[in-house]
Amino acid sequence: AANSKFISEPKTAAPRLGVDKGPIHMVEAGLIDQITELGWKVKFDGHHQFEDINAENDPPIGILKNPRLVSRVCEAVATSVGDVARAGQLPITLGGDHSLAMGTISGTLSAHPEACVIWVDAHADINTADSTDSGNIHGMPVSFLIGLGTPVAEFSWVKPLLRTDRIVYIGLRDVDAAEKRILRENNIKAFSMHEVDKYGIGKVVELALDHVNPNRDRPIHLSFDVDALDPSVAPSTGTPVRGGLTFREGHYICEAISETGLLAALDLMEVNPSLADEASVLQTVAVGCSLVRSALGQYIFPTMK
Ligand code: DIR
Ligand code: MN
Ligand code: MN
Ligand code: MN
Repeated sequence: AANSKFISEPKTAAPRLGVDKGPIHMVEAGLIDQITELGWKVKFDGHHQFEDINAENDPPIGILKNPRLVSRVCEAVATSVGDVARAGQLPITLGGDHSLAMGTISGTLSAHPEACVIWVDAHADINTADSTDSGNIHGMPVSFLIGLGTPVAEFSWVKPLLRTDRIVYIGLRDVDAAEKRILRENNIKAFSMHEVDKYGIGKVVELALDHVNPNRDRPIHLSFDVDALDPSVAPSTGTPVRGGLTFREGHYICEAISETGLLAALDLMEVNPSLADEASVLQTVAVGCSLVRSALGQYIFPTMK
């Protein structure tokens, strides 16, 4: 296995400004040294800046906000992630808002067409251009990746490479009525907080893997929105929703996926340091770093192997 990885931390334009600053906080908190210490060789690709497009030259398309900037950033991220994945390395993307997953997952699937996606989030992020009420593209990336709804020309580079049976959700608790219909009509598997309570996180992760990866032979793209965690654990995020995953439940998901040996790409999204007091920011940044370390095998003690 190529014990080497790549960290990129792009920026997109969320309507709540500041989410682009989250990634650099995790880097400044020492994330790169921390994962180097776990035995990985890390290549840090830097803080991506896309400042040529701004609000004045990026008017809404329909009600979609910042469409050109989001599209351009995601397309660049798709290329970077695809290149890293094709080189047999593990791309880690620190976001930034979750629209970035359009880029990261496009990149992963361009390199590993058989890959599956585990989407950990309070939200389903599966509105289409037709169903969105907010116009926030970070509520829509999954529909673009699958190819649902009326196509948006600006996003024609996003190929519908994601099969509906290759994505599974964990942690949902704030899903729009239209999204519930989309999930049902497309038979997309989701383990909401209700199932986490009912079965426990261990069983939920096992069932989720059984669904998207029954033979445990497909590469796994883990797309982790930090708002999946309870706001008491990760307060600095754009759309916190109470009743979320505990610290341990979030870490368990990362550990269990690490344990499969199949992790092919990781997103850690929606850390937004502009949205809270300093203590909350430090707490959220620390949890973000900790989740990444868990996904990279920190929990495995020598005596357990
Ligand atoms: C809502 C909220 N479903 C939307 N989604 C969020 O705007 O589409 N996703 N916050 O992250
Ligand atoms: Mn999300
Ligand atoms: Mn979310
Ligand atoms: Mn979001």
